[in-house]
Amino acid sequence: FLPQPLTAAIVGCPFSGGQRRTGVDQGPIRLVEAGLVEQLKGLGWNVVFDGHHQFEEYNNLDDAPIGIMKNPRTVSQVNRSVAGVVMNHAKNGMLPVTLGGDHSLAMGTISGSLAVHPDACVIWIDAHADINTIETTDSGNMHGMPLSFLLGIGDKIQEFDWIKPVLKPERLVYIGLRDLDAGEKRLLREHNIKAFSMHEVDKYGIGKVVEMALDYVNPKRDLPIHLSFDVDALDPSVAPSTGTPVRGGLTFREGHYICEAIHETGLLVSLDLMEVNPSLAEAADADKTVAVGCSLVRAALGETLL
Ligand code: HAR
Ligand code: MN
Ligand code: MN
Ligand code: MN
Repeated sequence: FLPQPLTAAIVGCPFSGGQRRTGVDQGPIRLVEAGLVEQLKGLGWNVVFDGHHQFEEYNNLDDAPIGIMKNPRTVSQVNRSVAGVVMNHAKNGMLPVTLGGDHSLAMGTISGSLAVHPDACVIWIDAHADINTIETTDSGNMHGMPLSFLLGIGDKIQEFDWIKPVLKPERLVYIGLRDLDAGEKRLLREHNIKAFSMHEVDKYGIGKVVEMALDYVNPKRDLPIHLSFDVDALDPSVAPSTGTPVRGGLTFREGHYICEAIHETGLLVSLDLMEVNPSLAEAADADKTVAVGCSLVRAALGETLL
């Protein structure tokens, strides 16, 4: 789907308004400082990076909660802007690599990539399902909600009118889940959404799980793929510096295997790497989380072991 020469467009999104802990806005800055641009060039990619997006115009919105949703107008407007940026890069034949920032940013990235690749499937790697609606969310944190908006599930909220329900439930698959709210479990069942939790990763092994996930969303291996990778899918021993760590996660190799296998399909058109928060751990653990973030992106863009 991508023209030669291969070009990746880094979309740095220092945004934390979809959750409560400060510091996740430093994720993209630290990933780039760690040398991600040069590393991707080293893999043979052209890389476009014109600086991190600042979202200044949305810093001071009058933003009272809607229901219990926090910062709703800011989250909406930032994502509207991200959607435009990702859409333009994709239209120009580039592979957008969006660096978060919190996972509410997927409202923008997936809106943008599916505007250009409407039949794309979404592979969501996460400890969490991020599918709460205004009715089901207990926290009001919008990083736990992006998929409900993209799927068009739940009460319509005027402030999010711009988000079209571009994602069909049968085009979505999860890997790595292990911390779902009761309402989210209900939504997955009601909408018949396919998920491979850590239980299935243990049972079948990661190789089989990725194959089954692709067989489900991309049976003929002919649809574009948007990969949304929340670093908290990895075990906290591997990626400690993230806002909502949950024990029992993917190993270093399991996380990388997913990225490598998706690269091998040749179908990847858009990538998110989200929830790196370098301020939540001691320096060495923050560095380790940034380094694993870079290495997941490299794996998705073709780095091989041999
Ligand atoms: N399900 C919980 C909520 O809605 C926790 C969400 C945590 N989310 C992330 N993104 N870190 O995956 O608040
Ligand atoms: Mn840009
Ligand atoms: Mn997430
Ligand atoms: Mn998560």
